Amino acid sequence: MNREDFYKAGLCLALLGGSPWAATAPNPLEFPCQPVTCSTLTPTASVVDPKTNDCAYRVGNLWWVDYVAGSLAWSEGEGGGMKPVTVAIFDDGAWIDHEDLRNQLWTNSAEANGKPGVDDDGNGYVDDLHGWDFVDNSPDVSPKGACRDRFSHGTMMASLVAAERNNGVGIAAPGSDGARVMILRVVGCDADTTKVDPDRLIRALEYATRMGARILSFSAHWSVTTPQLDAAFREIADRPDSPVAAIVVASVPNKGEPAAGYPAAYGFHRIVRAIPIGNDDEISPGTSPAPIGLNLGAASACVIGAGRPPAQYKLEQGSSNSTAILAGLLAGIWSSPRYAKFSADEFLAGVVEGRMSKTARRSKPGSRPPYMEGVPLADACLLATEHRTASVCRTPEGHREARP
Ligand SMILES: [Ca+2]
Ligand SMILES: [Ca+2]
Ligand SMILES: [Ca+2]
Repeated sequence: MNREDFYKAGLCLALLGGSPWAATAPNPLEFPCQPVTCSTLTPTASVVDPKTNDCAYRVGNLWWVDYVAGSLAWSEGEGGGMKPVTVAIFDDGAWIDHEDLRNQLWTNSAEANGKPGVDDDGNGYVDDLHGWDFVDNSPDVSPKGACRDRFSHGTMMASLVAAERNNGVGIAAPGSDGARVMILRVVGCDADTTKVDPDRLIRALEYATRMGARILSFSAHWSVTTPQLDAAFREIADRPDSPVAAIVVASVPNKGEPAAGYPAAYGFHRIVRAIPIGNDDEISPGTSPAPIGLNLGAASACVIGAGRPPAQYKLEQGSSNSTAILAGLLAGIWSSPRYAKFSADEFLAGVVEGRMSKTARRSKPGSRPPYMEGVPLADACLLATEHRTASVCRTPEGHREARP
């Protein structure tokens, strides 16, 4: 977090009047239904969208959904034919009973229709219904230990990918309609579990791809790797015709780290890096250098997401948010009838890379290379609207405008 972000986040919380924790319903005056003003990009008027009743969206707090034209990912699927993309969340677990997550989970149908205590699909994991806890080797993916009493990072990330839309509460996300989240607990909050363990991560990668995840979201980064972990990522993110090919969405940190860390530091062609953009449209000044490649800007600051069950939300800032928002956006677009049959490479080459090079919509320049000329923004209007069929797109000035 940079100082400006910190100031704005502090301002936000001050405006909220104390605790960032608050119930969402039924009082419409409570956060997140109460407008916040921490982003200069926050719409000045409530969103008039009769198809979407999530309170934080209606009140204008989901500026980042508009910023990436994330609502386009919803209209792309209108008329049916949407094939939800499974997005694996590699994090510290998640509260899957949260009101905005419980209907948005990837589900292992063999286990859902099977017997408790039995590995019904023979994948080596007993009762793995919505993912797996690779730290404690358990089907219970909820936060554990010290994490239980804290704001849940993994829950926030899952909600930014795919919070349930139009359920009258909480938030919406670009992947609300087109993404289902697989929860993989790979780190914990207690002393011996906070570090990324390469062997644990390899098991989680194998699980995710074998069980059908097509986007792997990493709102975390690490500096040390092993040949085995490198090989696992190479297979998923680089090898042509790999049966486990998937898109890896990788966070690029913004706290002044000298290098981006893994997996963002890999030069593999299926790595898409999320470049954190502040709520003033600028690349976060402390953003680490990243390899040249699929680097897309996404919102990092003044972002509201789910934090605790059953119905609590929080305002956060950081490059983690950018990563989850980008993962949800890519899933939302990829799930549309036009692209659902595309392989990972076809989608990346034809949609992401093919269009981002033509986009005029870029962030303001950053202070460090390779961001001196800004980065293309993760913008669904640009990535998805070859024929400009979007009902909601943005003008360069940032205002909403209807398109035919
Ligand atoms: Ca199983
Ligand atoms: Ca079972
Ligand atoms: Ca919602």
